[in-house]
Amino acid sequence: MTTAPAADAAASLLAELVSAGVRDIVISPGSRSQALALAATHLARQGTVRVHVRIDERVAGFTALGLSRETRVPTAVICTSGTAAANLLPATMEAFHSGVPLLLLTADRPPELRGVGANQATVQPGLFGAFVRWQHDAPVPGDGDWDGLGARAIAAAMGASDQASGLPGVAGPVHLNLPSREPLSSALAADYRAEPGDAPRPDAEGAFVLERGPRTVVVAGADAGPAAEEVSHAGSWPLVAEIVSGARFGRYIVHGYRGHLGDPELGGRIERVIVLGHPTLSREVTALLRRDDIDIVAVRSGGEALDLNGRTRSAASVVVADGEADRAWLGAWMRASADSVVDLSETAPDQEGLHSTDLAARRDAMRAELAAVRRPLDRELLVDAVWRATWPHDRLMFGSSRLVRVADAVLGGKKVPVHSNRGLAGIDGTISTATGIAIASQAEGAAGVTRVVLGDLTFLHDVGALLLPPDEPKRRIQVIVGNDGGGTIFDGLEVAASAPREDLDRAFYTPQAVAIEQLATAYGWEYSRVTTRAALDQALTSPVPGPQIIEVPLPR
Ligand SMILES: Cc1ncc(C[n+]2csc(CCOP(=O)(O)OP(=O)(O)O)c2C)c(N)n1
Repeated sequence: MTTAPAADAAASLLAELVSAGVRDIVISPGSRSQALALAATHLARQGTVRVHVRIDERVAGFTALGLSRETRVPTAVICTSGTAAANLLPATMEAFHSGVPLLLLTADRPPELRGVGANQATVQPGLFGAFVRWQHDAPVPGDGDWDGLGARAIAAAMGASDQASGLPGVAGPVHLNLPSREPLSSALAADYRAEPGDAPRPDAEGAFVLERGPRTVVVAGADAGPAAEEVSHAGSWPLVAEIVSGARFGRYIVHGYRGHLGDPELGGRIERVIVLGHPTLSREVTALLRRDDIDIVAVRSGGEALDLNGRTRSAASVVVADGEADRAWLGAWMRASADSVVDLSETAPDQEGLHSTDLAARRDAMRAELAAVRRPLDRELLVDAVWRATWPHDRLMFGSSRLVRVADAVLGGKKVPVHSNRGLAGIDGTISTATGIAIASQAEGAAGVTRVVLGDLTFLHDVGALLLPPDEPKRRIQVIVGNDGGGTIFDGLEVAASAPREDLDRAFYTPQAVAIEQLATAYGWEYSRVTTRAALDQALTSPVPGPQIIEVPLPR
């Protein structure tokens, strides 16, 4: 049996990746990438990796991003040459800015076919520009080998500090461009195996010690995670936790933080800010982080160190020094916070009225009950219902629609793992990312539902993500679409003041009247449309046998 050098190289590269911690591989079909894909499916049959197949490479990229968001080890994405590779760029940019490990394996034609007008051949080395932590154009198998490339790529994706570019300790995407000549594949050796190993964790740098003393607040942006709550708790400092931080819980969270940051007695007296994650949701936090009269310490999390005021200090991690808590400072924030709690719960049924012997009183109580049940949904009630239905074993993903800002403004504390693509806040790839999150978080029989909250344009932007292979196990995922007929976020932005109404509608609101139910049917997703809080609660708390779309009509 003859073996193709391309097949040998692909097989050993994948074995190396598995021993360096890769467990998930997303593949899209293509000829040039056949040896890589076949090595992956072979290993999947043996149970050493999980393979997920997506036709659209943009969907594949974001699915991989979602998987890596959960597993925190690089997910490999395999695609063919040409525009296929370019479709991985949006997810790569997001992964870079969010600090998510990702490994792009783009098959390529051999160098002699570049720049000469050959079919499906373009310039792939360097395609991902500044958005990869490391990139390498491998030799054609036979001209050279790929030994060691896998381990080096994984180390770079995990944030190894010996990389020239980027921040030490911060994960990110890596690109291996993999050219090959015919024959592009051959049967794999019967004894081809991979030994699963662990991904290398970069050496922990010394933690930055936070002395007691300055009047401090902890700001938790996207992906800050529970560490932000720990810092707030250890220092007895108020916690300004964005809804996408995964840190909106604990004793010291600040309700209605936007208002309090603008209060001269609270925000105005801040002397130090500790930032974890990537804050993006409010003007007030941005203004705070731009102040150059306060001390700002930001824990590194994405491909760019946060430094909006030109003198922010960057740290790998922080620890709180022993000492006395500033009770007066914390107390002032906690009192203000307590006054800002938003209560969206329904008023309890009037039991007395409902059981009254007075007919009129009973009728009034029943009317009030009915009105409560039939109360039409608005954005606040929508996010409140989802938040209440979601628990620590579930996952919640927000799209970059208005709903995430509403959620940020009104929801209280709860320890729920939250995801969002706030690295660049794109409206692309949201459903794909969520399916990756669902796959990873529900692996090996783990419980939980992945819920996605997004607007209609964000939903339609990633409608290709609804296409799942028929043989893929059904994940518990609920995509909750707040459908206000277009992009109403622009109604509240600067453009609404300068654009003529007609132009605002046409070029920004971009009206749509897509029959989402028919889309759901076409792609084989369960569908329901709910207009009341009671119906939404029921949809959210009923068993979720597989992927579902819940459409919630909202006024513009
Ligand atoms: C890839 C990408 N394209 C464009 C934008 C600009 N953008 C931000 S929000 C938005 C509209 C979102 O509409 P929808 O999801 O329906 O939410 P709504 O505004 O109605 O709340 C657009 C186009 C973006 N963030 N990302």
